[in-house]
Amino acid sequence: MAETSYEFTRAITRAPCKSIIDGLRAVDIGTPDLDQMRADHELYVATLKETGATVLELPAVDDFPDSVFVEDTALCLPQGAVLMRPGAPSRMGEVAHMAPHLRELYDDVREIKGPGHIEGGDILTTSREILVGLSERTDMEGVEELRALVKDWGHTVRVVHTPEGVLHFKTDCSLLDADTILSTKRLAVSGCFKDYRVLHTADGEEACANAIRFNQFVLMPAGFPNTRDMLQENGYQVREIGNTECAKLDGGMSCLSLRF
Ligand code: CIR
Repeated sequence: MAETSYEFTRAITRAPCKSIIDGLRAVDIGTPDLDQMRADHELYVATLKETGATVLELPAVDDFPDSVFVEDTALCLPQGAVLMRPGAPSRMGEVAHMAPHLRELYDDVREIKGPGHIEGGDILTTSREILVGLSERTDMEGVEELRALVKDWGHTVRVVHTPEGVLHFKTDCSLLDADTILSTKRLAVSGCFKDYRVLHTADGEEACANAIRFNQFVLMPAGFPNTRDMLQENGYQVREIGNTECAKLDGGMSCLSLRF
């Protein structure tokens, strides 16, 4: 049986847009270089395709600077998709750009109507449950609405906390396989993964916690050799993707695709 939390046949991505330089960021560490971001994005998409998956590559949308980070617009599950309601006002309109594509690919597309907010970056789907981290972007009302929407699909939702000052729950963790999570120590110490095997990012390499397991590969940001070596020693087939430009906007590997 397919392990639906990391075995995928499809992904959706969106090309980086010229207005990416206006993307949201917690701290300004420099202007993203669009050409570099495009090159990294191409390698990302090519790596997803290398696993045999079909990737729907959507065109850039200049009206929404952060629209390359498609993960925040929806939660894709085997039974259907749920359109999110981003907590960042400048990102709310991105959902309408994603909705028609999901409606074409899924028979059942549901929608967070509000008043709460929830972004895909705060949601980690494992083979057992859906973990949702409360954050600056995701509130309890949003989580409760999601819980109600996915119940009859057989999913349980567990609420967890995102470390202070961290954008999204998944900024600090990733699923590696059915039982294993890659996590920063600062997140794992909360005990939220106590029933899983946890591999920690190396000290000083917390910024690579946002990786993705996509079929046979673990895609992780380039430049974090100690964590990379640790993952390889644990038997994972690692692919490193440049992430310097997305990192300037607090983005990582998971943000760049919807996977199902
Ligand atoms: C934002 O602040 O919304 C974007 N600059 C970054 C979004 C990253 N998305 C994600 O982690 N899922």
